[in-house]
Amino acid sequence: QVTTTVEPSLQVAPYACQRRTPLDHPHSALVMALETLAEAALFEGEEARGLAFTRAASVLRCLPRALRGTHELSGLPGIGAHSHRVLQEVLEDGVCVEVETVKQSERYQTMKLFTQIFGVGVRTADRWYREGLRSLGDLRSHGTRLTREQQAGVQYFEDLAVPVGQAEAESLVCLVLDATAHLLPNASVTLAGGFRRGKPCGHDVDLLLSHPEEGREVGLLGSLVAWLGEQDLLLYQHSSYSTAAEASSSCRALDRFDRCFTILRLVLPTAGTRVRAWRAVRLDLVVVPHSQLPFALLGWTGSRHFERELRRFARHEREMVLNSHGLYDMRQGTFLLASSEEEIFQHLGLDYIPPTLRNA
Ligand code: DGT
Ligand code: MG
Repeated sequence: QVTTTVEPSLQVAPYACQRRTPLDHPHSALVMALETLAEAALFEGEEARGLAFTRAASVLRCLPRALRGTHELSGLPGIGAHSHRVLQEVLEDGVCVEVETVKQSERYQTMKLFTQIFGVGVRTADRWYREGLRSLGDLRSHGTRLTREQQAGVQYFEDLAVPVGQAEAESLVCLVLDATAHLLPNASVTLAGGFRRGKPCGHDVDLLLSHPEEGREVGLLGSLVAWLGEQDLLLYQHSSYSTAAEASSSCRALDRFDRCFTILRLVLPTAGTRVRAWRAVRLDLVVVPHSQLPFALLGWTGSRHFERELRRFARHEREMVLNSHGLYDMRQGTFLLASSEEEIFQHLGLDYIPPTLRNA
């Protein structure tokens, strides 16, 4: 008697916010191939094409087991013809010629280098490329005009290129906790971003500051930035403050929180006499009124694709508008309150996805 074991077919929900996406998965080569093409498309200003590759990569990130072959791709959502070709080539040959060609191209390498500079986006990188610039040395020798932010980005480039580790993130949390304990007792400091999703390292540290009594957080950012300056820890900072009028109109695409982008002098524990005793790291501070904290936490935990999909799901499936300030129900014409991230998922009629499974 012959028995056959049938593999359960791979079932994948269409929106990334309906899926559980852990950090580790068995498809790193496939994901890297698609994400390289996504990045290259964005470098050419082709957002829709970039998004298509990102969507396909995100589907592979969430698969509960390794693909058994190309035939399994056809049942998956979000894998367009181009992504399918790339995946087939990597599955069959180990590499995709198109991806390797892109990675070796001068255009891709230069755009990657320039956009890695703090304060440099695709448009600036592209302009420099078209002016014939190819390296940080070229920026210097051509006397390229830089914004204050970009000057700091170039000055601390080597340090900022080294990812921030978990221990460094924790010591920044402690530093900010210490400072706020003096400046505003009972203020909360919450680590968001990739570290909250369980990433072992990241390009920056994202901290949300709040206070259980709404209103007490007003002014905290200014005093914290002043304190960091007095301790000689601020290498660069750019603060923006929301006006009262902006803060009350919470149904906006852009954040209206008091926030500060910084480059901080992180004092290293192993400070020998001959060793440099600090390094530069990127820290973002966001001050959030208590009632908006669950929304800000959800919005600042990421991943970027998970966030994009949450907002797309809210709008297209629920007629709601979600941002880091709140959730607006367009049918009822009201804002929906929430005291936790779980409640926001409930409002949206979504199963709760914990931070470590939002690595879409
Ligand atoms: P990383 O730092 O390389 O480990 O990566 P992430 O995932 O921490 O990404 P990051 O730091 O760029 O942003 C963290 C999350 O915060 C991301 O999902 C999107 C959100 N976020 C970043 N910047 C902004 C912003 O300006 N406004 C809003 N609403 N969200 C932002
Ligand atoms: Mg981050």
